[in-house]
Amino acid sequence: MGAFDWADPFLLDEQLTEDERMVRDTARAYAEEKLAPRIIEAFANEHTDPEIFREMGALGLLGPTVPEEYGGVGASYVAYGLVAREVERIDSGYRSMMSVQSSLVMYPIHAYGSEEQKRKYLPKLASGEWIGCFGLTEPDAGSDPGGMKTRAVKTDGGYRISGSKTWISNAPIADVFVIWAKSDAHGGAIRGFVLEKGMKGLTAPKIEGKLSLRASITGMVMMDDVEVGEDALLPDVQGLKGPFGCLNRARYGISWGAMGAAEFCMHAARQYGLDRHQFGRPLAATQLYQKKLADMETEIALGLHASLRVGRLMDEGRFAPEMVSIVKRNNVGKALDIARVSRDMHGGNGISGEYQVMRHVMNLETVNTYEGAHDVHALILGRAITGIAAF
Ligand code: TGC
Ligand code: FAD
Repeated sequence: MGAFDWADPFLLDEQLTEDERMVRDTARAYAEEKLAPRIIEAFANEHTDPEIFREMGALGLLGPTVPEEYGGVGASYVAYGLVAREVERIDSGYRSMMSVQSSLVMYPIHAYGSEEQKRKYLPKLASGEWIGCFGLTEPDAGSDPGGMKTRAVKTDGGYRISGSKTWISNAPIADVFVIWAKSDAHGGAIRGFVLEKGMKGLTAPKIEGKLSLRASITGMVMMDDVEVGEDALLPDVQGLKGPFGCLNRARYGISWGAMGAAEFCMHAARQYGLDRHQFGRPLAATQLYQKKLADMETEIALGLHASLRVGRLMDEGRFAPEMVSIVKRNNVGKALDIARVSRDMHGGNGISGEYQVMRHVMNLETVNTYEGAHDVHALILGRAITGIAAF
């Protein structure tokens, strides 16, 4: 019979390769030493520190799956998931900064870009010298990105892009903008374009006053007849499968990240219950408190192992988007429940910034909505199960 480790009930650690453990340990040390000391103040003051991109870049945590020749470290998708878990254990906003840069900016340039685009952008995005953002959502096209109004009109030698994107992570501090637009030269098909800060007609105002994800800056992207050359077009993809190909990777990373946030909240509740005494005994000595911890333990163990399986299939090129919908939807939903219950288990202290669980609750509300809202993933699965699209 084996021993039971409550912090790693199914011995996930021993299913990782040596390289994956190394990446995980690097991310964990960085998150604990550099991110944890900053987050309470950053969240309170709605402050995003661009230096974080440089720090993550120096450790190989940006676009880790990109091959070394373009500045990545050629890591597995399991390793990428482990980075998301460690970073989101501190804060979903920090994971957001990392996953947009990795899956939504570096991935499309690597997967759909020309050799010149890859050489120009990827090394600087990998080092964090340049910050990227991904513009798909619009004021009138959120869950239904096919309804986007942004247009690219053919000009002599390039395109003229007009439209507006909203709720775009990193946008106000971005150097590189991956923008999805309907292109008249391609029969109205959705195409990807790489825009750069400073282009005439391009602005990215900050969205102020978010009550969630406050350490991750969010903005709009306004494009007023932005002129770009032919070299701004991502040549190798057309249609919604372009942005969705990126979202598959980001959503998968989120499934690990949300479990990191859930682990933080569970561990905090366990320690609080051991330390805090009421009615002459630790809270952790009560049956209700233990049941809540047992429920959290179970959901986290199942969620992490499901993500590990999807990651292995992704590394083998055998994953299907619906698998990602299962883990994104379920892990984030469970993490949100766990964070809320942990907040309750902390009593009044649970609402203070110092105990940190309330911040995770607030963050996970966003994580439940972006990258495909919880119910939209149910509909993606419903379509796969029944063959009927019910969007
Ligand atoms: P549908 O007809 O289903 O598909 C259109 C075309 O796309 C292909 N496709 C996919 N390809 C790859 N991966 C996937 N997951 C794919 N899903 C669909 C499909 O095969 C088809 O290709 P083709 O060649 O036949 O044209 O499209 P639909 O318009 O009916 O889509 C419905 C739905 C609900 C699936 C989709 O619109 C959806 O997923 N909506 C959610 C939108 C969303 O997730 N937005 C995210 C914005 S980015 C973001 O939130 C970043 S936050 C990051 C952070 O800060 O961490
Ligand atoms: P809506 O689509 O209007 O949905 C509202 C509600 O209706 C949801 O509960 C949804 O589940 C439900 N609903 C929608 N359609 C159906 C249906 N057919 N049947 C039943 N229910 C339905 N986008 C980017 O492109 N890039 C980014 O970097 C980015 N970062 C973000 C950062 C933050 C902090 C936030 C909050 C959002 C970000 N987003 C980004 C946008 C995000 O992807 C969208 O908010 C999300 O896709 C949902 O779109 P919506 O907000 O328009 O909601």
